[in-house]
Amino acid sequence: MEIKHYEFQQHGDNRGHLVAVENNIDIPFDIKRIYYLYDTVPGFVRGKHSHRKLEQVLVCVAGSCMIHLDDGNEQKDVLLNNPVKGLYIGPNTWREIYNFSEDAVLLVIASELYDESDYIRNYDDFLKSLSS
Ligand code: T46
Repeated sequence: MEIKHYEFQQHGDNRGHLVAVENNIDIPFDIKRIYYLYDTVPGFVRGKHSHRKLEQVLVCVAGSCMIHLDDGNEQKDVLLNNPVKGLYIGPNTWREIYNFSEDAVLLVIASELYDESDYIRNYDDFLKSLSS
């Protein structure tokens, strides 16, 4: 499964904490886009797709959420609840995001601009894409 766990350097002092994430240094790609999920409604599952090419690093900068990952062979569930920890997800990995805490803010750092044609939103099509 093409996932990696990152721990970012934290610059903390008596004023609080700061984390900086730099291109190709703290994460393994050029950053083309960031977006964030917040005010998520309890009980809803987001994601439910894979990407053909996109690489992403997910950081739960407030609160917590669970990420379900599936590469067609193996399945894993990862808890994100720490603003210094990033989860890298490579292409061809089905992901579902669930169990958001009420205060969750999920920051996503992405290697490409938004492109709907990069998504596979049907699970059977995802499995077929792995063997083609
Ligand atoms: C992912 C998980 C973690 C845009 O216009 N631009 C964007 O950059 C994105 C990400 C989305 N959108 C539009 C497309 C939809 O009309 O925002 C709407 C919601 O997107 P979506 O249903 O894809 O949201 P999620 O939370 O299910 O998935 C998103 C990302 O799309 C996806 O790449 O890995 O967050």
